[in-house]
Amino acid sequence: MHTTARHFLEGLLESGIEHLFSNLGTDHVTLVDELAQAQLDGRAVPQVVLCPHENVAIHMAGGYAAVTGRGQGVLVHVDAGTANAVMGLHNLMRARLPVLLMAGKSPFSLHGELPGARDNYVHYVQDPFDIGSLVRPYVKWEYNLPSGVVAKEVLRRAHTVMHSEPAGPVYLTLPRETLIEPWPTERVRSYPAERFGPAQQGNLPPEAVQQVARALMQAHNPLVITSYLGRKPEAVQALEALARLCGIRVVEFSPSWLCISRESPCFFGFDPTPFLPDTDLGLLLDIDVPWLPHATQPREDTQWLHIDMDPIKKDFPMWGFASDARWPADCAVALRAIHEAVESVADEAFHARVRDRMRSWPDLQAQRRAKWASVAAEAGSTDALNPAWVCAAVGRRLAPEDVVINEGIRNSPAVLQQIPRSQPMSFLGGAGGGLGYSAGMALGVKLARPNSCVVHIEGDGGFHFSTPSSVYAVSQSYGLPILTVVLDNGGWQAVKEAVLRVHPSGGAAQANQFYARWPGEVRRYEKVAEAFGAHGEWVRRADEMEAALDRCFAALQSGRSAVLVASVAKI
Ligand SMILES: Cc1ncc(C[n+]2csc(CCOP(=O)(O)OP(=O)(O)O)c2C)c(N)n1
Ligand SMILES: [Mg+2]
Repeated sequence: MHTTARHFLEGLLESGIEHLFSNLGTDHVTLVDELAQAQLDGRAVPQVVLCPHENVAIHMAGGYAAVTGRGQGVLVHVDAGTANAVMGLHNLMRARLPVLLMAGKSPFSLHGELPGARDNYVHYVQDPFDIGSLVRPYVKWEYNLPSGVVAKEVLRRAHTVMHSEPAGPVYLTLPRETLIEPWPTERVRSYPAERFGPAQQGNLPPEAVQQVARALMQAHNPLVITSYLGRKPEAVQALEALARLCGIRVVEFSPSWLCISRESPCFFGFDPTPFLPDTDLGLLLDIDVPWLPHATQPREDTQWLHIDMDPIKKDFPMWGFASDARWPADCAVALRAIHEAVESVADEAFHARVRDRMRSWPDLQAQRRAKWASVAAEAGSTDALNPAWVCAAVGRRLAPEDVVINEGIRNSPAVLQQIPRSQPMSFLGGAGGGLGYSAGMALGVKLARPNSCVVHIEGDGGFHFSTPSSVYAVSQSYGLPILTVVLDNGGWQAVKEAVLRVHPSGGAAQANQFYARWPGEVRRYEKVAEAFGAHGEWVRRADEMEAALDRCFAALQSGRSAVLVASVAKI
């Protein structure tokens, strides 16, 4: 006989969950006791990573899943902890990242009828109606563990659902009386992945492969727009190969993963707008928003073919990007099949046409590089450093396999353009709209890839949202050094720009008041991190930068996080 909590911990490991990013409470008592007992007995259990704030826990799980493809567990306290995790859940849902969010439930037995019954004031106030309503817009599946006898079956189900494409978050609540209830081991069956695991997403139908191959061979100026194809490294290789074979220009729009090497001759930057007028065939590959229709419109007669692990976009109440055909498929598999179909019929005339089309591309690439370099050439002045120059300085320090996470918001172009990236998984960006993700994600990536340097770049707003005391506490506790670069522009440029877009000469513009600048004279973000053992730098002048970066990278080498605040031009 063992408690349900013990069967449950075994079930987590059996289903492939090795980490529990956790923030605990009175609801978890039996889990805590069984975790400690396992340690005493030398039995394997998932590694608990204690996070002082749930925002870090949920985004650590996100970062870990983004680079490994493996969803982990996040354990939080009743409705309160769930509520704190929900913003991150939104981000993971939009990135289609698997995660099992678990919350304990207040005991339902009031008078000591069952072991685990209520014994605390808070048990009365932490028992809302319909706890699942907190997460419902952001999960694919939610359930309440009804009994320990099905603990492993419920976990297998949760794991299978969260990993089947489109992948995404699932939610499970754990009543306290259920966790303590004992069950004989032989009654609690296991459910192996081979028979109960995730469904595989596959290829295009054969006629679709032929249709895309034919269209590519006939096209004069094909274009790919993609954002998250790089969640599978094999897809990055398949795209590169197909783009070279068929002479396809590839644009990453708002990338949440690197989808093509920025060294590739087929890479055409981060904005499709300039290329739409001469695009006769467009492939939308793994993308939610290919352009912003208020600013950018494709030609009426462009043929659009959409291949996506989620072409339906069922989680977007309104969507509205027209295409001539839409197919759900795994882009890695689909692009390889299209490649084979093209190769099997391509003749010398086709290869010559492609060579011809690509002849000017190295020059175009050189022009783009020169333009981006010129943007970064000027360092700026004291307390008005140029964000592009700052990002270029950081970029020069990184190796190809290091990981950059972009939360630059209005300075995202600087992050995208100035930091060279070539390897799959060496760049991640936000997919959702909840700020404060990149620090937690960086910790999760570092846990998964201890030998890579992990850098995240955020604004001052993002720093506040990240729950920084929790970020650097976790970094220190678990030996996960990350580099944080804060582009401090004194507030929320995004909010100011949004007001000006809609009210270009309204009251806010006239008064120069956007409720977006931080009042207060002392803002020393790096000091927050220093309080938890990180190294801090505040760079106000260009000539301070290289020495500050030296000290940051030395801190990372010694196992400490580093925060470099760059005082860029203020809003
Ligand atoms: C959790 C959350 N709250 C509010 C917002 C709205 N919001 C979007 S951008 C932004 C400003 C971000 O400031 P910062 O990170 O400094 O970047 P900047 O706009 O200055 O480039 C805000 C408040 C949001 N996206 N997420
Ligand atoms: Mg800012």
